Amino acid sequence: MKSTCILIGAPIDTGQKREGCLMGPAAYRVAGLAQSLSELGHPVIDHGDVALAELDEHDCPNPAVHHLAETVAWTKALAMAGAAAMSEGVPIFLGGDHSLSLGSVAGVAAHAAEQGRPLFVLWLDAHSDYHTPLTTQTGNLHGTPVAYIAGRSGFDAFPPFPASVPAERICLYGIRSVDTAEHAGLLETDMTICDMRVLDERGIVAPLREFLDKVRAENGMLHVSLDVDFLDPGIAPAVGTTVPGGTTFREAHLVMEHLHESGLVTSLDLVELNPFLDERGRTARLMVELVGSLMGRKVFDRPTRSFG
Ligand code: Z70
Ligand code: MN
Ligand code: MN
Ligand code: MN
Repeated sequence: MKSTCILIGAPIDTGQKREGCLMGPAAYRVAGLAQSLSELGHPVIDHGDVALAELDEHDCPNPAVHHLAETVAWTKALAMAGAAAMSEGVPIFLGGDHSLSLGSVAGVAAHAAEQGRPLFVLWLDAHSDYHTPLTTQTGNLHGTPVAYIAGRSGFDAFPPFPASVPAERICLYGIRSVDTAEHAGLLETDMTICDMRVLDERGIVAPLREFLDKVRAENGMLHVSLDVDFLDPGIAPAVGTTVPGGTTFREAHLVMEHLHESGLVTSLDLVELNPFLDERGRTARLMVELVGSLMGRKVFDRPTRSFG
């Protein structure tokens, strides 16, 4: 069955300090995301970009934190949009920096709780994004969504997370940049951490398959959060924080193909694309291609035969 794709633009760039991510949703549209999904047979509904309501004032004991009011407002707006979109189809959140996931996953989690189904989260990223507003040293709130989702304390300014996702249901995939405070926090959890060391040794498929088996065994819903820096900067230059040693073109497509075959993905974030840093649209186009693989594009649409 073809799922309806609900596009939700989140032009947010206040979760970090480099401007440009707010052009992300427009870049995905120019790169032909809706058309590519339609060609695969999916009905597409584009809800346009989410707009912010008025900002409330918020204080944070950590003076490094910036744009707290904006981030809280985005969180509320995206949680509402996300929860509503879940009953229409598969929401695809077009970022925007990764702070959008504070809201997108909150909305998705509220819906999953309503359905009485467990939510799982696959975090495809160079970073663990496990800071809280109290531990971040850069003050960039795009480095905090995993902690919010997992129910870590320190998010007093934010709405309480609807139904915290137990660490065992979160998988960090492709990480290779973790700060000291994040590292200490993660060691206290049972999160599945597939850092680059793990993926280099075991390959890109085996650990993913294990996580997907877990989701399937519990009849779970699966939210995938795809940060552009999951990819190697050599193939995806349009990102503010480039971290060497990312996934290759072929590995990334393979991950997407397995996600498609699992039939488990119920929502998706596309984050951290900064079109101002792109080279003739290549990163935006690559992201659109990867979504195509995730939504069912194949080279051959039949079982393959082996030789010999
Ligand atoms: C660092 C911080 C981060 C993404 C950078 C980096 C966080 N841990 N996340 N780019 N997507 O500033 O807290
Ligand atoms: Mn700005
Ligand atoms: Mn991230
Ligand atoms: Mn990242």
